[in-house]
Amino acid sequence: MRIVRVIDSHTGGQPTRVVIEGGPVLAGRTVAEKQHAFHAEHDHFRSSVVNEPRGSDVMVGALLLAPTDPANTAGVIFFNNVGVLGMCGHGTIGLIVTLAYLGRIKPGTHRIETAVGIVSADLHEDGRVSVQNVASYRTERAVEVSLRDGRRISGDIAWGGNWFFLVVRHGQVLELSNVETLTEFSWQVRKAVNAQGHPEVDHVEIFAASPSGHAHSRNFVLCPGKSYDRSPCGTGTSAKIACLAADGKLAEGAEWIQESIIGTRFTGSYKWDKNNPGHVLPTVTGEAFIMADSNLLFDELDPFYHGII
Ligand code: PYC
Repeated sequence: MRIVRVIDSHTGGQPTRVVIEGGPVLAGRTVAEKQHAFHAEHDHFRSSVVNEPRGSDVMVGALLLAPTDPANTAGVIFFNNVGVLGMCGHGTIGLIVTLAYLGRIKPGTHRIETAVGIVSADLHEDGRVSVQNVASYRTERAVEVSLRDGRRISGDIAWGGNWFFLVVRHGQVLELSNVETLTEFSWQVRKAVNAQGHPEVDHVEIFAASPSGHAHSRNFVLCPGKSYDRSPCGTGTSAKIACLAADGKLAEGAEWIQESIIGTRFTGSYKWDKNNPGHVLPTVTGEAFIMADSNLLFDELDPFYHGII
């Protein structure tokens, strides 16, 4: 039997499965190079860890790596039910809480190497985690797309560690009871945006007022594998903050509370990136809870050794 030790947590309802031991040995020096090798040569490992029957479409995996630079705390490759992710905000919060659970880190600042750059995570005494994400920015404003049914909508394209298409006016009801419709709608939007020459867009994020009144906005985020983010999405919140900053609707240092479709919240803010005009450095704060510390077992006779793909 192959044994892979994992720690499962959830951040605002969205699960993260951190692979602590038993992962593949990857070629390359940097996390970006290692992610390339992971994607090219170990895709079955990704699928076996996060897909059914060991996982589910919602599960985000995080392969823990030794840092390239010993001054950093760790490296990590994030992955989901269909591939690898550049960055993952909820996953970084889950990773930090996991490292604290393992006794490997204490409250303080921890630099984590990801495939798209170094992020810095503050583990607070009360267990919350603030992630200073990679520089985030909007590339296009008010891009018009036509949906299959003839509807036309417009949205912004922004980078927050992953690529987002952000839609404010869409006519959808952002309630949990409506997730099937929201999923189909957002999937149509994604296809339309990609068909229009923006194949880089991997996530679709749509917004509405928060019904609780405890947040500045509620979102629904559709991930590349057609599952929706239960958390407010750390990279999606970063992309939103980049758009708000670009529009002059959120001042540097001001708080932005983003609520998810299930009502969980992240608090964000930003500083302008002095090295990159027009780019912001968003910080997103949330909390994660450990759910399981377990061994995944892989039996060579198991027809679903690599997951149900
Ligand atoms: O929190 O950044 C995030 C994220 C990306 C995909 C799912 N969650």
